[in-house]
Amino acid sequence: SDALIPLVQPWPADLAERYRAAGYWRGETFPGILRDRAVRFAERTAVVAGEDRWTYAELNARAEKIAAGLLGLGLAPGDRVVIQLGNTAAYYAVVWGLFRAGLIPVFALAAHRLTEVAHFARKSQASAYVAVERYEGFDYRTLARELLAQPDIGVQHVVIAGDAAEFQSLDALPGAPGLLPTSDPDPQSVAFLQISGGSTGLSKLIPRTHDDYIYSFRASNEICGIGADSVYLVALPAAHNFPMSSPGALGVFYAGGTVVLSPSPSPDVAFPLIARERVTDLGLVPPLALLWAQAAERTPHDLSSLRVLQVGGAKLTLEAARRVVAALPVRLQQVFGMAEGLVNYTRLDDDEDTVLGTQGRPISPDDEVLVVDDHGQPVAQGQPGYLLTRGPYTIRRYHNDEPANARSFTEDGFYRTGDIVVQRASGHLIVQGRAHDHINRAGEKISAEEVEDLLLAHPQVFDVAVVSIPDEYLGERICAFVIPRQGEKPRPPEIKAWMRGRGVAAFKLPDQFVLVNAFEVTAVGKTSRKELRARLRADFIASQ
Ligand code: J2J
Repeated sequence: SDALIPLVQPWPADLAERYRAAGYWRGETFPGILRDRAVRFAERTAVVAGEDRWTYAELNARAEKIAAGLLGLGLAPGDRVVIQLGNTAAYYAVVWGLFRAGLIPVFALAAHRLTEVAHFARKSQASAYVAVERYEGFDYRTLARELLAQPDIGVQHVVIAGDAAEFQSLDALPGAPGLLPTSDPDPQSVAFLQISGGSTGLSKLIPRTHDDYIYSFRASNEICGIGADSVYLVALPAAHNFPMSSPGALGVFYAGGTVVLSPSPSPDVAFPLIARERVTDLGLVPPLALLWAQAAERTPHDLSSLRVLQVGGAKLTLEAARRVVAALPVRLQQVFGMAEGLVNYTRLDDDEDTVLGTQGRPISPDDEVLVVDDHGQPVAQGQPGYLLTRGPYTIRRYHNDEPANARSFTEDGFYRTGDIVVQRASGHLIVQGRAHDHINRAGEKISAEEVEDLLLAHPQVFDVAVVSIPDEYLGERICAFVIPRQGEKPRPPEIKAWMRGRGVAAFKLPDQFVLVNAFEVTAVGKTSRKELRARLRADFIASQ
């Protein structure tokens, strides 16, 4: 098989030195944290999921067993492993197990299907796939079979939590403790690959190091007030960067607190869980926060244990923020983050105007933030511009994607976030929009281009433009303008069924289709996709 492309995240030596001298990068590693917490917090509850309730000692024992087992199958430290386990206890056992073994997790979301999982496996050159048997009605063993039948997939091992059918069962892995690495990895090495929200095309792979990621959640713990008494509810998909690290489950494990997994973010499921487990903290996307506010007003629930509700992933409008604080007995914290790095929080002692009206300010004094115009020049303070950033936990490059690297990073190493922001004199950012054509559907990021490419493969589609339309509940919804092939009358439900059959995440299916005869062309003749999308969106909104 092909040699593995090295995982690197090259900060210049002077900056790396500075981040260490400032105490951001402390040389901690994931296996080191696990070993330490398993002793320090041995009998405290680490994970609660359904009937499962594991102490730190138990979590560590399971992780070690999985680590030894995967190495026993023949995997070697540095190998990449795509994981897809939903919000299950096994997810954390596997994540810590991979860290313990020096294997590199690639964090697929449960909603991803064959198209996305195959892309992650190819780009990361994964040698294993670890999934749950079934989650939310979907059978991942079927996906595994289809994955193995794809070209250019190097996956040698499929491991399944639950009934494994013909695959390797997670509970019956071979391997002896003697196989476990006896030393910890280099703290500056890459620990895992996270998935980008994606602005153009398919998701990119984000290499995060031990040093940089651990700093981001350790500092988040301090800002968010997370400690050993915190009980954190994972209501969003556990593999997403927000509930993973801002401060997320990893922050809570770091502090010795308890992570409670909710199988669903709906109030009927989550409210009783909050009351039963005395949950103190959690994160939601804006549409869910509004739904929770409504549910809390309609029926009384015991939410008295809640301390902080974080809202992020997409813009929380001022009016929505007001509704949330009026209905829920918690302190609101806005979170504007990205899997590439930079995370902004409103602080727990910020005034109300700041908490309701901004998306927070950066974690680190060394997060460099630039707000620039079309020519890359800084705008006047208070003016909108494109957000560029670099700092002690923001990546310098994507893995195995040079075209994306050329687009996404400036010569001096700033990441182009694609977000349009206004910065207040206090440093707080207000998100105003986006430079790229991606759609933020209730916090799920969807590339217009990716959905267009999918639809263009449909036999009845001649041309298509995919745009975001403002939506009261979702924030934005996906609208596809379709020119049918001559004589064809494609039906939206059939197109959607066809897309599902191709194996793509359901959140990428258009919410709405508009059939048109042609795309109007300007006098000049050709228009860019970007202009076309902008015009279709403007005309559509005007016609509503
Ligand atoms: C407006 N847009 C926002 C916000 C993210 C914490 C929280 C969120 C993410 C995340 C994350 C927004 N208001 N409050 O990784 O650690 C949009 C921006 C941003 C993109 C990143 C975390 N919070 N966004 O959402 O990688 O457009 O990370 O660039 O999925 O989401 O998406 P993602």
